[in-house]
Amino acid sequence: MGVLNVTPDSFSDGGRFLGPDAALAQAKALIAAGADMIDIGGESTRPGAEPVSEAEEIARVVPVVAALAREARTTLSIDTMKPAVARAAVAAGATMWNDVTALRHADDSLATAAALGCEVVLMHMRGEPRTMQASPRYDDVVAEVAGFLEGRAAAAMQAGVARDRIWLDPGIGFGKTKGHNLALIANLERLTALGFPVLLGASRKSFLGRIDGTAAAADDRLGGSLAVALAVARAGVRAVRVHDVRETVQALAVQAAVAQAKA
Ligand code: HH2
Repeated sequence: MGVLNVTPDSFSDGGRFLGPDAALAQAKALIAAGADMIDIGGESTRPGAEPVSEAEEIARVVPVVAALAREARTTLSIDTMKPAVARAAVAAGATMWNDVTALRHADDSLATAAALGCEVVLMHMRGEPRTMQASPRYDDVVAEVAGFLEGRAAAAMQAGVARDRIWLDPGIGFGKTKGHNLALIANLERLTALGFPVLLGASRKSFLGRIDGTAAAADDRLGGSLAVALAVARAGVRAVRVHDVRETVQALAVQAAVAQAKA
């Protein structure tokens, strides 16, 4: 899954693809690089980000979704917590709703997902983007995230979302320390065991720059991003949400070829 942020303030590519033409060109580049899905977002969820109005978010993403739906066969995912934005994006051709609040943001989130009939990504987040990195604490982060996601999947199904439409995501970096992120990545089988496809996004996130002691900047975390993609692919995730599609596709292909060559 290639990331397309149509925002002025996303942490690694904010402001670069804000106009519809630039966004469209970037989406096409991601598809040419091998992305099977494009995740289009009009509101940054980086730690400390300020909320965006519904109308502004729709104005940012819908033209891009509509143009891509006309031109490309790739799965289009809308990264939003707002039901109205999801509705507008699905009407324009998106078939997946990626919600970092796991359909908890609005009273009608669950019902909207059921009515839209699209695929939904339920992601774990502790707190909200503005404050989530303040001092996240868990007794057992893997058990708590797995329990939360299992509960949200049950709530979604209860509201009428079909079981085969549901994806789960541990929400790397959303209310989590470096240690929490690493524990989730290292114990992913506890999530895949729930029986839903798992999506994971660690691409360019800040904890990657704090592991080798170099404090690498966002655009200097490709090595760490690839290391996570390879590890979680081995652990059975169905999709990785990344900025560097070409490099990730190549790394995954080589890993798969090596696995196949094993005697
Ligand atoms: N991470 C980000 C945004 N949306 N959705 C899912 N399902 N999983 C993630 O890990 C995830 C996500 C944050 O990254 P990015 O979109 O690059 O930045 P920003 O939120 O600043 O736009």
